[in-house]
Amino acid sequence: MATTKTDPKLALTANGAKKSKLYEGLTRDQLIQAYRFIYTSRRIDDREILLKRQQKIYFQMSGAGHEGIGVAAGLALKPGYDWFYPYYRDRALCLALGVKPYDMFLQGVGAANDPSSGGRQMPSHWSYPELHIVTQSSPTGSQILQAVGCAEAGRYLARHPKAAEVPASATGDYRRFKNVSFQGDEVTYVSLGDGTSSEGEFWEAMNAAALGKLPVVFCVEDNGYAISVPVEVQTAGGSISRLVSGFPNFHFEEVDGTDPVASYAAFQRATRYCREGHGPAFVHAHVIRPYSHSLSDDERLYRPDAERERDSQRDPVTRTQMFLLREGILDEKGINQLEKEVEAELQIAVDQALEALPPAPESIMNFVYSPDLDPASSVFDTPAAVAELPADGKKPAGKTMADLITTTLRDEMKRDERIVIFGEDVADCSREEYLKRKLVKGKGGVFKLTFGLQAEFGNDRVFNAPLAEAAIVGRATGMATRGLKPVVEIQFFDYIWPAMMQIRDELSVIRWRSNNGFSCPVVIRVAIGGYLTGGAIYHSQCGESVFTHIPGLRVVFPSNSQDAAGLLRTAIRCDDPVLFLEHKRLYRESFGRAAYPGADYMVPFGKAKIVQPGTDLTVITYGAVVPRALQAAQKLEREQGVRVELIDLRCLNPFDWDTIAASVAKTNRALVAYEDTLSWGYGAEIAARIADKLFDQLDAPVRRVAAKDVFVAYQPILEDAILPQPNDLFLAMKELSEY
Ligand SMILES: Cc1ncc(C[n+]2csc(CCOP(=O)(O)OP(=O)(O)O)c2C)c(N)n1
Ligand SMILES: [Mg+2]
Repeated sequence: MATTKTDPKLALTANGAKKSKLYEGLTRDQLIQAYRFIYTSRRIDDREILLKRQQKIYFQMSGAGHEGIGVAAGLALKPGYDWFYPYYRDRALCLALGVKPYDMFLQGVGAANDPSSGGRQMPSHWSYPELHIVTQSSPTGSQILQAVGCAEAGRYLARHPKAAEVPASATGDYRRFKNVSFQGDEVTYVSLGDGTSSEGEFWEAMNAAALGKLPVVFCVEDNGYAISVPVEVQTAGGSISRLVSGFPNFHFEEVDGTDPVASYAAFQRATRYCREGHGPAFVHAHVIRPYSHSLSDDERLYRPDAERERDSQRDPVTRTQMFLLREGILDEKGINQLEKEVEAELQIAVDQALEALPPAPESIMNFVYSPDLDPASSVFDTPAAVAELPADGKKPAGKTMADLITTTLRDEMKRDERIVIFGEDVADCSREEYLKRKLVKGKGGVFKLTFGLQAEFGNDRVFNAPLAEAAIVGRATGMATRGLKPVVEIQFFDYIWPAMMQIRDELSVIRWRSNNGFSCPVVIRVAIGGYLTGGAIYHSQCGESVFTHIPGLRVVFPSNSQDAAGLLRTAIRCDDPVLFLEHKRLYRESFGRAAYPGADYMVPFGKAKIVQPGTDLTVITYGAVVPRALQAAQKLEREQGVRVELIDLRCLNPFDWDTIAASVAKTNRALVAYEDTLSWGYGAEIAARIADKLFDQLDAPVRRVAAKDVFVAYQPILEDAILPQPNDLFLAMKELSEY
C-alpha cells in the first residue's frame, strides 16, 4: 500500500539480514506488493476486454503498459493525504492507492453503487473522495489546471488555517457542507499522456505552477502515441522534457516508466522536492501501449509488427516478474501463487459486480445542484437593512451597481476567509511595495470593482492571474473542490471562451458526475453586454443562453444596484457554481442606484421582480433591457394608456416561471425582450414555454424583441441598429397591445 513508506528498519526486522537489501528504498515486500498491483491492473484490463466483448460492460480503457509508473507513484504518494488528478491509464496507481478491483468492475457495469460515479461515467474515470482521488473527465488535459488550483488551496489553507473552520452561525452557507482538510507538506499529483501535453491548458498549468512554486507533480506518461499520432508529430522535437526544461522552479525527472523501481526513485526525488516547498516537479515517464488506444482502435493499422514487438520487450508485467525472479525475491512458485490469488480475487469481484444493481432512472436529476442548500429557498430571502438617513434628513445618495458589488465583495471577504479573488488586473498592484510605499493608488480591475481589496485583505486573497481564462476557471475549480470560495473575474464576456471547456465540461458537472462525491461552488463574475458606443464586436457580447443551456450552472444577471448586491451575496454563500453577469453599461448608470442594503441582504435565485405592475401586456426581460423597456412602457402608458407589467427576471437559471405565468394569466399578452441576438437566444426558451404552457390564456402571439442576428459593430449608428432600442420595444409593445 502507498501508506507503507520506505522504512529500512522494517525490512531488517521483518525479513532478516539477507532480505534487508533495499531497491531504491523499496523493501522486498513492497516489491512483491508492487508486482501484485501491476499484475492485477493488467488482468483487470483483460477481464474488462472480455466483458466488453460479451457485452456485459459498455466501454473499456486500458492502463496496459503504464503499470510501472503508476504503481511507483502510488508507493511514493499518500492516499487521503496527498491529492490525485489521474488520467484514464492510471489503473495501477489507483490500485496502489487503495481502490479495489471490485470498485473498478462496478464502473464497467455502470452500477448504482459504483463509488466513482454511480453509473454516470465511463470506466477508468476515477473518483474516490476518501482517497483524495478527484473525479476525472474525458477531455484530455482539463484536469491539469484543477490540480494546480488544488495545490494552491492546500497552501492557502496552511497559511490561513482558520479559514477551514465553520462558524456556528453559518446557516445558508456553503461552508456547512464542505469538509476541509489540508497538510502542510501535501503534494498534488496530476498525470497526462504525451499527446495531451499539446493542449494549451497544460502550458497554462505549467506556467501557473512555476510562478507559484506549487507542490504539483506533473507526470507525463509518454507511450509515444496519441491514438494514431506519433510523438514526433505531436511534440516539436519529439521530447516533452526538452520543451519544458526552461520552466523555472521545477525539478525534472525523465525515466523508463516501465521500470517500477527506477520510477519509484524518480517519484521519491520529485515528491521530496515538492514537500520541501521548492516548487513543482515534472516526471516524464517513457511507457508502452500494448493494447491499442482503446477497444475501438486497432493499432496494427498504423504501427508495424516490428515496432510493436520492440515495445513488448519492455512490458512492465514481464519485466517486473523477471526482476523478482532474478533478485530472488520470488521464485516461480511464488509468482504462480501470487497470480493465482489475483485471478481468484478478480473472479469474485467480477461475479459480484455482474450482480450489482443498476441505478434507478428516477435518480437522473440527483446532484445536478447541491442537495443541501437551495439558493432559491427562503434562507436566501433576507430584507434590506433600512438605510440610515444622514443627519440633514435628506435621502442618502444612491450607490451605483459598481459601488455595491465592491462593497458586497468586501463584506463577504470579511465574513469568510475562504474567499479568494483573482483574475486579470483585479489586484490593486502586484508589486506590493509600490502600494506600501504609497507610490501608487492601485488599479483594482479594469472597471475598478475590486479596487482596494488587495490593499485591505492582502496578496494571498486578492491577486492577479496570468492572462489565461481557462487557467482562471480551472484553478478556481480545483480550489473550490478543496473547499475554498474563489470569486474570480473574467474581464470581458467576449473572452470567456478559452474557459468554456472548464465551465461546460468541468465546473458545472463535477458534482453530478461524481454522484455528489465532489463539488466546486465557484463564482465567476463577468462584465457583459453592449450599448457602449464604441464597444464593437469584442467588448459588447452577450450570449447568456450558451450558459443557461448548461445544467449545473446558476446564471444571474442583475439590472440594478440593490439586486446586484443581494444576488452576489447569494452567489457567494450558495453551494453551486454561479456565473454572475454584470452589465458594463449598468455599472455606473443613474438608473437603479440604491443605498447599500446591508451586509446580510440576499436575493434568492429564481425570483423575478415586477418592476412595474400592469394589466394589458406582460414584458419579460433582464439586464440592460430593463431600463429601456421601462422607458418604452412609460411612453406607451402616457400615449396610449396601455399598462405594461414589466418583469425583470434577475436570475436566468433558475428562472421564475410562476411570476411569468401569473402575469400572462392576467394580461393575456407576452413580449420577451433581450439584448442577445434574436435566434436561439435566452428569450426563445421563455417564449416557447409560454406558447406551450399558457396557450389557452393568450390573446396574441408571443413576440420577441432582441438584437439582430449579427455582431455588434463599432460605429454607434450601426450599434444602435443592431441592439434593441427603446423605440423597437415601444413599437413591439404597441403592436402587441393592439393585436
Ligand atoms: C480535448 C479532447 N480532444 C480529443 C479527445 C479524444 N481523445 C481521447 S484520448 C486521445 C489521445 C490521447 O493521447 P495521449 O495524451 O498521448 O494519451 P494516451 O491515450 O496515449 O495515454 C484523444 C485524441 C479527448 N478525449 N479530449
Ligand atoms: Mg500517448
